Amino acid sequence: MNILILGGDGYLGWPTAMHFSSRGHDVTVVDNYLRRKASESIGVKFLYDNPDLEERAKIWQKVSGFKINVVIGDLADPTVMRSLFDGSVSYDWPRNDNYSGIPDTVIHYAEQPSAPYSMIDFDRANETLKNNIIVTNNLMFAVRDFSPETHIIKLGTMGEYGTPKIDIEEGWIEISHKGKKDTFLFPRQASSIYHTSKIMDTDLLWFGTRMWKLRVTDLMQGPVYGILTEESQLDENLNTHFNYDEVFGTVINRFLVQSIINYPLSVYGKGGQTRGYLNIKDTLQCIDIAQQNPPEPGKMDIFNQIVETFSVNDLAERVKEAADEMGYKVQIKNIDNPRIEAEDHYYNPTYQGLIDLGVKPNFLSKEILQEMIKVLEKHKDKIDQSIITQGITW
Ligand code: USQ
Repeated sequence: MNILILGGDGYLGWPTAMHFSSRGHDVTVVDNYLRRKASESIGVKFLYDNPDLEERAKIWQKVSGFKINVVIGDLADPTVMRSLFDGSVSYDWPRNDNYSGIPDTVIHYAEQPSAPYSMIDFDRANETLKNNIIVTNNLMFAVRDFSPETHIIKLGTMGEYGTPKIDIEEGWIEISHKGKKDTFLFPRQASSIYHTSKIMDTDLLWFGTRMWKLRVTDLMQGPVYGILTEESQLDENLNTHFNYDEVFGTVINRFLVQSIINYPLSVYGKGGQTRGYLNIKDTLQCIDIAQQNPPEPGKMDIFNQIVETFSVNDLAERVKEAADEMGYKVQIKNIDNPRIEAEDHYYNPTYQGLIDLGVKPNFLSKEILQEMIKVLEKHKDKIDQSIITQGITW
């Protein structure tokens, strides 16, 4: 299969590229380093340096024997997006290679991914909305115009649903009203500009599905944790980005870093905020299964991509238990919640679809947390305490 990965430099993009490449697919990654530049602009950094895409593709070829094509470009520019589907693209690496053909699947990660970043100020909010919505719109039109058969897999987020007082279905809900029934997108109510941009993406692609019979899978993912994947173990330089700052670090990754530097685990507010979580290895399984099961033209499949739910308090307790057993003395601290979000709420999402298709979850265990701690310990000297808290409030 010919697989195009938009946002191939990201936390999930690069591991996804290696995953498909190692299984013999023809993979192209595209990125404009938006996340690296955004991090630099606010003074936060990855835990360890990550080579750029060209460098990583070279290392990957050396250790695996497989080639990943690299395009450096801004997908918010329609000419860049369209070149990936009309054959006019030129690869930045390997140079002079011919267009590898119309993608069978395009995986869309090319978004500003951070809720706190989108809430820094109106400028960052604009940047998030512009990038995320324009890239999605450019993709939709490029597929419509040049390759309507291409399967679009878009990374959505569980945060689109918010925390309603009813059970969360997988994307859709049947509503009875005045004696009649119809099925609609499950109600969305975001709690950041980033999450709002994701709702708008979903709506755009649902529009394209209805109008032009596109084939779309929308994966509503919860916060992801983890570092290593099967392929990254071939060479340390193939590891994905790892953030532990307030802006780009997700909660479990942050707690693990905090636990090994004697920094009290930063539980926001009462800590009752419950979300669905998954290991980065399960993201890869889910994407793989989605790629193998494209919907019929004119259908949008939506799956809730999580494997278990935890409150922030549960997570803090689990990280503490795992780290204490390794000799640390972890403290947990409730701090004023910088976000506007429910801290004690009902949460009951359905997440059976991907499991029915064959995903075998890697549940969060003490062993998995301890394995991550061991990897982080190797980089302990690079942890910069000063970037953990950034003081961004809603
Ligand atoms: N939290 C803490 N302490 C911290 C960091 C976070 O208590 O130090 C809490 C937050 O208040 C929130 C929960 O932990 O209630 C999760 O926060 P997070 O920063 O791990 O995740 P979030 O901002 O929701 O965003 C992340 C990704 C985003 C993805 C989303 C999935 O950055 O790209 O879409 O997870 S979801 O949360 O389901 O919307």
